[in-house]
Amino acid sequence: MKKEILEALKQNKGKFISGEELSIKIGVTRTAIWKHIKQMKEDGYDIDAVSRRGYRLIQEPDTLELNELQIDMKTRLIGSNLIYYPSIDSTNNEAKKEAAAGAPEGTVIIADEQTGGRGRLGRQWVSPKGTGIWMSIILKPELEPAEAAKITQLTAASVATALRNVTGCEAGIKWPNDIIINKKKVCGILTEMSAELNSVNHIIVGMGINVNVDPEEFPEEVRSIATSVKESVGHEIYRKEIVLEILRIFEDLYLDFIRRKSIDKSVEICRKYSVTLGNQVRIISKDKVVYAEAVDLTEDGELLIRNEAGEIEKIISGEVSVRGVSDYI
Ligand code: BT5
Repeated sequence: MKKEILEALKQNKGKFISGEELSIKIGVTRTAIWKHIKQMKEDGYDIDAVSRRGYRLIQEPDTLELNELQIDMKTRLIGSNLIYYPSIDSTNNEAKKEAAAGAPEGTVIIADEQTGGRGRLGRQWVSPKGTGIWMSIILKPELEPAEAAKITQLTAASVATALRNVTGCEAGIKWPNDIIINKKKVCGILTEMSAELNSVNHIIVGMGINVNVDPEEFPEEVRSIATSVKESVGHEIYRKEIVLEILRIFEDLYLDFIRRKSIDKSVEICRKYSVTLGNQVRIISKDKVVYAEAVDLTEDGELLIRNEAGEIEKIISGEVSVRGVSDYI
């Protein structure tokens, strides 16, 4: 019922709607309406309640709860099944369990806080409460396992474009899985899969975006490389706006990819916003560091480098980290 009340208040945002009108519209007593509104105020909704005039929504809180997302969601596949947790260990872990239990393609798991957020190779992902977007999408495409990395590029293209559209910030893409603002990491992407020898069962793509995180919330060792959208644009941003825009763009790019079997649209965006191409980079793998120039992306989103001998080599993500010669980019 909260969803119906919220929907009615939103449709009349800034204007009064009487308790009676609400109770007729939703089919419950005025006392029930009043109780729900009281609860919503406790949840952070700024609602005017004036006798004889009714209720007026002034402002919603920055929440990612289901009602808020579902009312404004426009996608048909990505987010059609939405699961929200106030707190969870890792949305990628949860997505894995859901996928194995048969959750449909397009399921999105979103959390307000992660207590065991993960990066690649078992690294930690800092995910404080109430200030970031910690979210995973379940996909079930007909792909060969080696192609899963394409989803990372598609996601990077979606997040960078969404951040630019919503906030006007100059989000860049550091190949293969970071979104960068002002030379610092604002988002990391973690793509994982379950596969047989020749076919993928499911892919989980997780993204962590520091939206309203304050620099002090990052532990010492992360602070020098991490930033947030808020730090860059100078004010808080509604996380919901960013989530909806990411899902919208992701759906467009993903459906196009499935239809045409090509991620050229995503790669074009990755090229355009790349902070890697044209730079001297260090390619760090398990046992060595190689210096090279980042030259281009292939049509599948792999990195082409010119090595010290002047030869062009293809780098496949997953195996390496790419850093600037003297700093993070
Ligand atoms: C990543 O790994 O960048 C992938 C991060 C994916 C996080 C999402 S959140 C939703 C989903 N559920 C999960 O459990 N994970 C995904 P990698 O490239 O390995 O980078 C990890 C490194 O980034 C760490 O070793 C830190 O140096 C740094 N780091 C950790 N937390 C950070 C943060 N909040 N912002 C910026 N950098 C961070």
